[in-house]
Amino acid sequence: MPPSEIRKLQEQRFQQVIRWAWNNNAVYKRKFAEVGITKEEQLPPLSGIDELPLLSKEDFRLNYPLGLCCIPKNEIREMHMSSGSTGSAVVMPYNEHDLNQWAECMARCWIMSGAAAGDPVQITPSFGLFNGGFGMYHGARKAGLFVLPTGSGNTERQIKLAKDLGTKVFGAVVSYMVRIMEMLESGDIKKLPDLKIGVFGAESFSDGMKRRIESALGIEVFDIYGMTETGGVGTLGMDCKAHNGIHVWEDQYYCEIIDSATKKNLPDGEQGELVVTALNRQALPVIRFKTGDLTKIVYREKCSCGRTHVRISSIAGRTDDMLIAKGVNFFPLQVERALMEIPGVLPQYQIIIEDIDGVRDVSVHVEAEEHVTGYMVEKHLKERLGFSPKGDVFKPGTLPRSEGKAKRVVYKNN
Ligand code: DLL
Repeated sequence: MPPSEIRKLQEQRFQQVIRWAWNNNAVYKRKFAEVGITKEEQLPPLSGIDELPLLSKEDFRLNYPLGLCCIPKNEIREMHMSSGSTGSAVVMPYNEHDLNQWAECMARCWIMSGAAAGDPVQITPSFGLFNGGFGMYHGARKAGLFVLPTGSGNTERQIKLAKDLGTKVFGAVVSYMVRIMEMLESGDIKKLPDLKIGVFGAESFSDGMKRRIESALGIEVFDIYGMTETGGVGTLGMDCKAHNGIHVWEDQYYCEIIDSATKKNLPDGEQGELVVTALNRQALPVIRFKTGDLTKIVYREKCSCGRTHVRISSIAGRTDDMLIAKGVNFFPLQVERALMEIPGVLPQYQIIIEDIDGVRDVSVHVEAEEHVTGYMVEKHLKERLGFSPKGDVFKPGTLPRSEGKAKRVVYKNN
């Protein structure tokens, strides 16, 4: 769709969705009243979106479980939930329309990755309250793929199934794919010759990590994005074969980038916090939701793949992930980026934070081949981060593994 038509559709859907929220939910009505909007005619057009209040995780927490829901409970057909890094539970209800909308977004992602009807796709995120398993499932059904709904865990069986049934596409949480990769290196089955495509997300991952997975498995890796609050995996988009930014499904979501401190909108190209408005959801459409994710708008021009949807950069981290040590601010992803540059370092690591007598001590535990020393790791981290955490090298297979999102940062004394 030409960008001007997408914009027209966004304007029209925005009008619908804010009226829908205002008319069907008391919390939204109250929040809008707080900024002086007390009559329907005062609701702004899309160009005035920044007049509306921001919605935060705190709003979800305060209105747990269904205070933000805009439909009667008996019209809900499914729900998902995240406990989130901050621990506040977010419940996301879906009606029939929303389930179709999710399936549409996720199906676009599968098709964009090169998966075609009938291709075997192995869905390894867990099936349950976490949205990863079911979201990939709804989309794969819509795209006509052959679904292997394995869920997470039992890695040996995953590999056997992938070999026996000729899995072409893996959908996974990034760290679980690393687990599968390790098992392939050490187990009886070394190669999955039919595997061509990896659709991975739920965590930030560096380009270095992407390249390692690609070369170890001989596949093309895609970075899929979404979250419970926007309706789950794939709702926000994915990178295409040009791998030059994540295409956000702009007919479905409107994106803004704000400065988290001033709450002001930032121009294209500047990194800030992504704020999302769901334009085509009914049960709980988020309006100006502060995602906590750091990114920037990189392109609005048509992509070489032919798509016209805006592109954002891969997620650099979360606003609440930022660590401070010895006066230097850094994100876990920067540590990963630096580690992946060291030959012989393996993709399992943890950042250990310990406050000793008021002084913050940071060490990086990482698995590596025998020739890599702690000194090598420290030296490289110092060059890249501007301060020197302790570097402790571990034998392969000794750091804790996860079947869902990895716990990269460990606080020792709290
Ligand atoms: O993690 C949805 C998902 C499942 C995405 C499977 C991809 C694959 P939540 O548990 O609600 O939902 O967590 C959402 O995870 O705000 C980001 O901080 C992070 N996240 C999700 N995808 C990516 C990604 C799922 N591709 C939170 N890159 C989001 C970086 C991501 N971070």
